[in-house]
Amino acid sequence: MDHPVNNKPLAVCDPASVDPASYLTYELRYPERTGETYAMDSKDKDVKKHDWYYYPQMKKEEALMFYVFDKKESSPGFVMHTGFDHPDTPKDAEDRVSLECRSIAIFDDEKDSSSSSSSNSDSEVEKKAFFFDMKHSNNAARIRLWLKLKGLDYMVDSKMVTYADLQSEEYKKVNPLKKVPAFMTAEGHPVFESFVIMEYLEDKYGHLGPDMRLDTPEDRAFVQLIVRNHDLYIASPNCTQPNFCHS
Ligand SMILES: N[C@@H](CCC(=O)N[C@@H](CS)C(=O)NCC(=O)O)C(=O)O
Repeated sequence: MDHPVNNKPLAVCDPASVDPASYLTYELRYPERTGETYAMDSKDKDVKKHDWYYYPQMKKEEALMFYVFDKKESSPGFVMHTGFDHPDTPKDAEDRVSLECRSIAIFDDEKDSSSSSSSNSDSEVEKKAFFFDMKHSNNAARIRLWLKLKGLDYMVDSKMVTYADLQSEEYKKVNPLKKVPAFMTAEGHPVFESFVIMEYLEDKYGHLGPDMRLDTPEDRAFVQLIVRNHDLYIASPNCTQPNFCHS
């Protein structure tokens, strides 16, 4: 530790650049228990999209801090990390010497809710966004598919509402047009119209999971054209009339 790291520096991967579905798990078998850990496949099709960072020539006064487990569902959970062979490693570089220390942080609002000493109020519990979905709804399916393909459905609570639900006073506060889909952000802002919800989701969470936007402006325009045609000329005049029933 008395010399800067010149050999096998530690690199960390930005979890937002990795599709969570691509993580591999493998078992660690001990005589008395079997553990599990995560790994990444170097042959993964999205490997070039992964953002890796390292800090060159770290000194003993410097520390890299990252987390390896977080029970919060809205958190990416862990940060992949590895030592790697740097192409500019000097021939006579000394071996890396490093010190690893693991700490557990427990926050007040994370206390076991079954404990009698728990005093969690609603404001202390982490609020999730809420997606109002409907079976057979073409417009709601856009949101459902986006969340699923991005691997982000776990971040959002959702409910399959019925036509009767759409008429309630409660639902009117979410979407006064009494239609699905609708979305309530984690901060309590209602968003409706499938196109607007999609734009909001891309804006807010697009950087997480696999990139769903096509590569070129022309391809993106083509997709928007299909969506606009559906919304303006196909769906609106026909199946979005009030009280239209899909099933
Ligand atoms: N332009 C709206 C259309 C929404 C819409 O028409 N949703 C239908 C289900 S696909 C609905 O809620 N129909 C119930 C009704 O209009 O009474 C969007 O894209 O979100």
